[in-house]
Amino acid sequence: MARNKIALVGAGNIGGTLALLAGLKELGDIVLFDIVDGVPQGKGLDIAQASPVEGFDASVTGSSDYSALAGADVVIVTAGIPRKPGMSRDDLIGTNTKVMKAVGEGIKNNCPNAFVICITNPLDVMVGVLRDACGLPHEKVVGMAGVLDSARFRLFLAEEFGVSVEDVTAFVLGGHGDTMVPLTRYSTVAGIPVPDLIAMGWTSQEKIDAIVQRTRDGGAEIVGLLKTGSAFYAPASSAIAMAESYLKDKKRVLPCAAYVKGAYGLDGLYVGVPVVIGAGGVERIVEISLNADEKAMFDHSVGAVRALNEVVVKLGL
Ligand code: TXD
Repeated sequence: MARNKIALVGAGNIGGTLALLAGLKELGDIVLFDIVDGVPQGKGLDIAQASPVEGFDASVTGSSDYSALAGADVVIVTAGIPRKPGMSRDDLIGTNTKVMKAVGEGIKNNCPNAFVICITNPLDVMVGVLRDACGLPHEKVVGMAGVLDSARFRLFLAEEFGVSVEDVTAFVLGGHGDTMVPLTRYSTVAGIPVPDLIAMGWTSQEKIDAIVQRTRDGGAEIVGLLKTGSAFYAPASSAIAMAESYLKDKKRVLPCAAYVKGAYGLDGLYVGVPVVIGAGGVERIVEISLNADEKAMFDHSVGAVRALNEVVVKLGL
């Protein structure tokens, strides 16, 4: 059986890390694409030269020609500009919308059967622009944000509780940004919900509230430290987990920016919800029950995503 093919559109900080992770996990052949000629080729060759040391067999190449995407099974899109200190994710809309339209054309013309994972910010809007530009079925186009946000939440909870990150599960809903909804009620240590852990004296509500806020600010905290760009290791790991669930039909339940129509009372919008990712792409939307406070936060987050979508419409992009 021929190897899978993974195309990485954008060969910058996240793109290069995606390529290395896909190689280390031997997920298939890898092609990096970027408009800066030389960067995808250079990073591809460098990662290929790591393969004898790491022991993975894969073709790892780079190109600035969209034909290199031909037949890709998975496309992970990071093309665009990242935030700089003082910039909000929303400031990226104008530039990155135009980029998504170009990338969408490239996917439509070269790999219309791929599973597409969008990372470019502002993610909740860009994934919809990309889906419309490439014209693939909604279940084959998804945004990566919730896996990263829940990873941040899980790390902070594990540190607070002094337990392995492997035994902490966490839920986030809604947009990738200040309006994200980390759900403590559905977050657990080995199945013990966080509210029970508070009652057991493992932590306090104040500490959990601070962890929730730090999760919301997770991206800005790293942008403020790096000053020259945004996070890229955890974002790359998060997108690879989604790609692997598709390629191996793992049916993982992961928080992703998915197209929701009907569930959560939504009429057709990309927003962060728990989904099942398997060989069919987004195979199921998991509609969990929300209490009044959680519903209010989710609705606020949906409102923020709708407002961003309106900006794209107003800009006539
Ligand atoms: O959770 C999330 N979704 C976020 C997403 C987490 C972290 C970063 N987030 C966003 O991902 C970030 O705000 C950016 O919009 C993307 C990519 O972040 P990265 O750190 O990888 O940015 P780089 O290093 O600037 O890489 C972007 C590459 C760069 O090499 C450009 O030359 C290329 O994109 N680029 C293009 N490639 C193809 N086609 C076009 N038009 C294009 N324009 C720029």
